[in-house]
Order: sequence, then C-alpha cells, then structure tokens
Amino acid sequence: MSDRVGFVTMGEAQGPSDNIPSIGVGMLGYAFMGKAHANAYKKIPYIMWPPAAIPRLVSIVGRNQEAVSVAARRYGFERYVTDWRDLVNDSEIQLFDNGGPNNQHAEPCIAAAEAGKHIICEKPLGRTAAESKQMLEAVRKAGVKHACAFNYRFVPAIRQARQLIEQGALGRIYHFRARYLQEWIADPQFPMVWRLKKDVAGSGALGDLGAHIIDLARFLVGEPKSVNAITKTFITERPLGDGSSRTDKVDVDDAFAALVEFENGAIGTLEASRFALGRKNTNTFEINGSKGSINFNLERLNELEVYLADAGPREARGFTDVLVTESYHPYYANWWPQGHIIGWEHTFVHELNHLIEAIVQGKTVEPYGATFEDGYRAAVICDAILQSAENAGARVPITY
Ligand code: SOE
Repeated sequence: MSDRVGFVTMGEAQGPSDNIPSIGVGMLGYAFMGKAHANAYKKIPYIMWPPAAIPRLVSIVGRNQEAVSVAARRYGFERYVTDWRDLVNDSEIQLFDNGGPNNQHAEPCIAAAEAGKHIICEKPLGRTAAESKQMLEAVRKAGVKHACAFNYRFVPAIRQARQLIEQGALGRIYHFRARYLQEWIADPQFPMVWRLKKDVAGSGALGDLGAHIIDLARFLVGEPKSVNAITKTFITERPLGDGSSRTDKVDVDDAFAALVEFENGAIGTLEASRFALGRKNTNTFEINGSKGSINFNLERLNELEVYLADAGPREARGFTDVLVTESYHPYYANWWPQGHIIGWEHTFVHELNHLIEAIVQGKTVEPYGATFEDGYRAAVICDAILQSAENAGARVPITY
C-alpha cells in the first residue's frame, strides 16, 4: 500500500515481510540494571534485524510509585505497578526481567516461573547457593527458558577468547588470573547502600564483582575443583547519608582474593575489590596456555591482547593487540564497520537477543549464554570462598 506524495513515494513502514512476533517484557527494578536492560530491549529490533521477536515493554514494577511511574515514561513501558505479583500475573508478559536488589531475586523469579514466564535475572542469582538452588529448581520444574545475566560472556572479545580456546589456539590451559577492581567505596564517608548489607546483597565485592570473574573462569577455562580464600572488610561502619550522625555496620566483604584449582589441572587467582583507587570498572583476566596467552581488560573492551607461540618468526613475536571489530568477530557484524567500536551497554543487546532467540526459536541458552544453572554454580563457588575465608583460608572443595 503506498501513495505518491509530490515526488516522494510514501510507503507503510510495516510490510507483509515484517510479520515478526512481539514478546511482552515485564521488568522488576528500574535503577542501573533496569536502565541497561530497557536500553538493550529498545535497540534489539534495529540492531539485531531481523529480530526473532520485537520486545514490547509492557510493565515495570517498583515499590515507589512516583519513581516507577517516571521510569515507565523514561524507558517506554506501557504501564507500571508497585506490586511484583501484579506483573508476574500479567498475561501480556512472556519474559520476566529481574534487575532488582539481590534480596528481590528469589521470590519474584520463582513466582514468575510458576506463572510460566521465561526469566532473566541479574547476577548474583541468589544471595547464597541454597537460595540459587531454589530458583534453579523452580525454572526447571516450570520448563521455562532462564538466563542469569552474566553479560560479559557477550563482549565480542570475550566470546572470541572462548572460540580461540575451543579451537585449541592456546593449547593446554595452565593459568587463569582475574581481577575485578572498582574504587567507589574507598571513601569512608561514602554512605551505606544495599550492596553493603548482607541481608540484602548476600555478600559484597564477592557476589557483585567476583561472581562475574567466577563465571568467566567457568566459561573460558572450566570447572573449579577447589578454592582457598581470604576476605576483608576495610571499613566496618558507614554514615547513613541521611544528614544525621547515625552510622550502620558493613557486614559484607569489601574485597576478596582466592586461589583456584581447576578440574582440568589449571590453576588460577581471583580477586575483587571496591577499594582499588583509580580502577573504575577494571574487569581484567589473563589466560596462559601451552601455545599462547590472551589478556583482556573491560575498560578496553574492543581489544584482545593475544600471544601465539607459533605466530611468525620468533624475533617478531610478542603480544598482538587485536581490535575485535571485524565482521567475522562475534556479534560485531550487527554494528558498524571495523574500528568503529562498541560499548559496555551493547553486551546487553547481545545477551537479551540471545535469550529472546532461545525463547522464540526453541534454541538453548547454554553454552554461550548463562542459565540459572550457571548462576547456581557461581553461588556455590562464592559460598566456598566465604567458607574458606572463615576457616583461615583452608582449601574448600567445589561440589554442586
Ligand atoms: C557494581 O558496581 C556493578 O554495577 C555490578 O553490579 C555489575 O554487575 C558490573 O557489571 C558493574 O559493576
């Protein structure tokens, strides 16, 4: 159907070939992760064209009516509610997206699974392995698709690292050395927030940052066999930040360091801190194998440093800084010509599109996406790190 208007032919934007289904999204939480996920849902239709389905932002829930009503308008949700039960029981929602604080992950996700919703839940999945196991059992029983939002699996350079390892380019893996460093609470005057309270967060830097590098260790190297660890809370009391002189106790770790032995014989170190002044969001790892090494830093996320022992004359060998922006690199063909680079936010576009394809096309989320099983296994490893730290760094075996 088209009309001629002057010298311009005006056509209908939606053509018969665009019979792309929509998928109704309900979201819990509208802060940092809500913003990152809403942003990604809106980019999927035109960046991942043709998408398996077009996300329809149906409803968003938040306890504060004023704040959630603003978020609904800002992100483009059709409606908002203040009770997650109304959202979970909304028949127009097929995908439940939980980006709320960690103590709001289990109950709503279990209810959403029981209501037949497919689910993505931000990491850490639960506050403990036990809570994560309940969530895993609920989605398995419901038979719904489920994802745990370890978004760094969807950085082109990290997926490329996985492919290099799968192809044997690095040979036998000897070492995995990862650090996730931030600085945002090094100031003693930084006030109490939910990430610093055990009953809400479950743990501190360990579950928030450590969970990411634990998942990457599993994604890139394999299953850990045991851990030895130490945790530290450097500042144990913080101002409430409400203008009063009242303070509250910090009852989670500010930092941790762990030794890891992997089932395949590799060994590793894992470290996360929120007290690393100058480190803004430094999620970095190095892998050393019998035929080569790779090094990655999230703050330079389009780059992968690669050393291949058999690449060229030995006089010219050294780490090569690969710009992972070619059409043959993972995910990048959806974006721009080589060298035009992408950002942190775009990992969520890849991740959420991957889940939507699994839902609509009957594909599996694993092995490249993280499921609730991966969220549970990360939680088991986090619990083992805490158990070791509580026992003078004793070696703790990992058993799922
Ligand atoms: C913590 O500040 C945080 O926002 C984590 O919660 C995210 O998972 C990480 O990607 C960035 O840092």
